[in-house]
Amino acid sequence: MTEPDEMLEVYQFEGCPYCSKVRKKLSQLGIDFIARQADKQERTRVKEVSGQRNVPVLKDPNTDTVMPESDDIVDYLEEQYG
Ligand SMILES: N[C@@H](CCC(=O)N[C@@H](CS)C(=O)NCC(=O)O)C(=O)O
Repeated sequence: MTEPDEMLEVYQFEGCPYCSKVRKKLSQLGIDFIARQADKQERTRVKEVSGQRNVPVLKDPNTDTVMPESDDIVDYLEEQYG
């Protein structure tokens, strides 16, 4: 398994089922990450980072990747770090 050098960031909020899927995958892979709180009031920075307002969004500085869509994020994490 490849270990990320720099910390991954996930824009998310607690009650979001799609975000939960991503957090679960990160836990399964044993990857530390920064949880950026992105409830309805905090979508400005989600838009700044990813160009859209849906969460979750993954930011991986190790590969210069910014990615929305939970299924795509889960697949990416598995391919990159699984
Ligand atoms: N297909 C997307 C759906 C993501 C989604 O609908 N997220 C909700 C939060 S649970 C969202 O950001 N909705 C727009 C909003 O709250 O403004 C995924 O799987 O990531």
